Amino acid sequence: MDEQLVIQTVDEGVATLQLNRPEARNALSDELRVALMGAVEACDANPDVGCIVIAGGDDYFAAGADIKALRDRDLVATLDSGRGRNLWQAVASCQTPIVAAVSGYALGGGFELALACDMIVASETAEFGTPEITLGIIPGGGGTQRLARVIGKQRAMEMVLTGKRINATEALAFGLVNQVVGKRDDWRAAAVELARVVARRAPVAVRMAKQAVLAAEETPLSAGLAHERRLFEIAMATEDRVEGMNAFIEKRRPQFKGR
Ligand code: DAK
Repeated sequence: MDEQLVIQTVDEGVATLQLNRPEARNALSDELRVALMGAVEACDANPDVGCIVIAGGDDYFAAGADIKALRDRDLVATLDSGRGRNLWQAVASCQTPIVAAVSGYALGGGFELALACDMIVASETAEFGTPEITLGIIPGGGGTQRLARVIGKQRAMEMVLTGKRINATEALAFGLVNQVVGKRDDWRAAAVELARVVARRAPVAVRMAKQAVLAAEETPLSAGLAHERRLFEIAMATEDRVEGMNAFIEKRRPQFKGR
């Protein structure tokens, strides 16, 4: 992983991945995308990581794909870039839950990165938008699909067709973000605290729960319920659920082992 572009810290089961390309407002260059993808995959494989936070800076989460690189990409290169897994797919398929910590601009591919995460904690200065249409393109990192599912077709259509941004208050009202943190410096801490709560839970059950909720976006109700039932059965077969239930009955904190 390139330490310059993604700064990683792990504390109390939470890995924080901080995007660090301030001179380009964290625009997602090839190098930054590769570094972030590698970091997410490494965290997902690390049993000491129970939840991941992806954060930007105070004034920008990420300003989208790197327009200077995109300008020079022809059709063949665009088709080639569709081979293999991209950043947005890697983030969306990570089994470990991910919280996006957004302050300032989350635009285009940067907004799509936040949408591919499982929860979003925002500062009151956060602004979300899909400006691709103003560049003559459309969202390519899952934005049209995930945004419409989260905030509804009409609102998504307005954002995608006009490039209009929404602020943190609107994002909260639309159900796009989990919480808006008022004080300027507290947004990152709030995201880490939310991640810490998840990281304290039984790891296998957390992964099953994430998979079950995500299935709701893709499956009809009957298939989703059947899927949930299988995942519930797996959770019931873990040592951690015995520990969790014993701890409740014995009025003590559970000691989960991830088995
Ligand atoms: N790319 C490259 N450079 C960027 C950039 C970007 N997205 N955003 C900002 N920069 C650079 C600026 O060019 C400037 O560089 P210098 O002039 O200093 O060399 C520097 O960062 C500072 O920018 P500003 O002077 O503009 O800074 P401000 O604070 O005034 O404004 C801003 C911040 C974020 C509002 C503004 O920079 C802005 O509007 N940026 C562009 C936002 C945007 O249009 N984003 C959408 C990009 S298209 C795909 C998946 C995803 C995508 C495509 C394909 N596949 C899987 C196929 C995604 C596409 C996109 O995201």
